Amino acid sequence: NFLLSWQRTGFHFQPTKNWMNDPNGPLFYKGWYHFFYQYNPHGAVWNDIAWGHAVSKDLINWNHLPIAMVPDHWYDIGGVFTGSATILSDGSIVMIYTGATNNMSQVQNVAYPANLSDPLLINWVKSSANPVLVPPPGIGRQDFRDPSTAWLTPNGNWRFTIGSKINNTGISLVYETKDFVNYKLLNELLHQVPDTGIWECIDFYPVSLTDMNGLDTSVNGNGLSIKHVLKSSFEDVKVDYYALGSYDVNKNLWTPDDPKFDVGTGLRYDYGKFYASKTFYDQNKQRRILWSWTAESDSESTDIMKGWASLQAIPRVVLFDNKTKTNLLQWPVEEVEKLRSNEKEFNNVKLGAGSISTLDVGKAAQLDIITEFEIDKDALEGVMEADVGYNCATSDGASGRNALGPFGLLVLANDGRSEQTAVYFYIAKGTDGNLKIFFCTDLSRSSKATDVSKVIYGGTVPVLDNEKLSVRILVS
Ligand code: DQQ
Repeated sequence: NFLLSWQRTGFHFQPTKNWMNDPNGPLFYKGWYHFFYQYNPHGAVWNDIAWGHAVSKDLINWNHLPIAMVPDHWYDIGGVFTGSATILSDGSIVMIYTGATNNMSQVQNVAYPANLSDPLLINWVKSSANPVLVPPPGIGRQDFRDPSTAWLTPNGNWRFTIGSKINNTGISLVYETKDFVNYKLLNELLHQVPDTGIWECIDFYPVSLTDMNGLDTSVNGNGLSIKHVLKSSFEDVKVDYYALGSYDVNKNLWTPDDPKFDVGTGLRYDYGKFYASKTFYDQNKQRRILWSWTAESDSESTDIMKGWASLQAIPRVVLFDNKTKTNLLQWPVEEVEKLRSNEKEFNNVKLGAGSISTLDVGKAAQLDIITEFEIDKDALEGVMEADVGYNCATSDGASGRNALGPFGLLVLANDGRSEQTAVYFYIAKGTDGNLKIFFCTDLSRSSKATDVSKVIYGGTVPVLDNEKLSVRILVS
């Protein structure tokens, strides 16, 4: 039966039914990872947005809890939109979120756990001071949303940022507060980039240049070598862009390391469906963890038939790449490895031009694949400079051919390969003589369904001389 055969994912977070979008207010509290998310309790389409809630000991196995917040006041009756958690110095928690009001204006509201001795934080109380912020003069009433986690400044004030736009310039407004009751809008913007439209779901956090651990959101300087990451989600293209830079807390100004790689113009966390992402500092394991909404591309009618829509990407640890010094590194949280049961290893698999090698992994509902590719030195010599114009999205996908690529993995392939998902490298040589490594995914044969997007996507990855090309794929 068609309906019964809808596959749900094995690895990824999903509510038991209905629509989900952005991750909200992730945090670790009294032994539990908490995850909140934009959720429609009444159906599989975006509407009636509330905050779903789940807890986990390991970020992989989840317990679904009652809905944390529903639209029930004039200031959020149009939807309890996206927000972030801040853990205060005394261990208490403040949630700031955007409410869509009774006329769909966007305002900021505060909520607290009703009972801090409850490790599950089941009940939430909305502040009697709500809304605590309304759009300031010059800001459109629907251009004021998604407050970030707050960071503490050296003079004891909390600051957080809210995304907006002026004309078509994307901006990050910053508010300062001591008590989360009274707030001051700072004169300076944290950052702005022309022609990028409204900034949604801004994330702002420090990364260490020297250590492998993550940093609390309030860490800034003090002799430590750090940079600050600024990330925004871009509504029109549904893409998350981040940039590395430095934060001057006195001037309240963030400056990109390289203006060519600014927010919205440079680096992305991911080239697939990955939007409205948000990190949090996990004080349990001293790491920074990245959550992100992965929308599906089924049509609305298919979503309604299925009774659910969307998943969250596997939580990833984010770190500064201190080899290239130009980008972040991401890796699925180590806890996912606990799910491995049968292990199979294949060594010295030789891939010649145009060949495919089948790896017999037996029967498996889920796979966690780690692959390393070593390239024949002679083949590297044959790479042409002309290939530098390669582009995952517009080149020939997995079926293209050239001196060095594409090569990689075909997963979820059937016999005869009328269905397959190709994840592959393509190597080109720049005019400077350096190799340029593309990493792409070709979905054109990923499904027989006609109402899903089957794009080819990807970008370049920095690979240093003499490093192997490695790939990790979670298949479920
Ligand atoms: N989703 C929320 C907004 C946010 C958008 C509403 C991003 O707060 O800007 O569901 O996906």
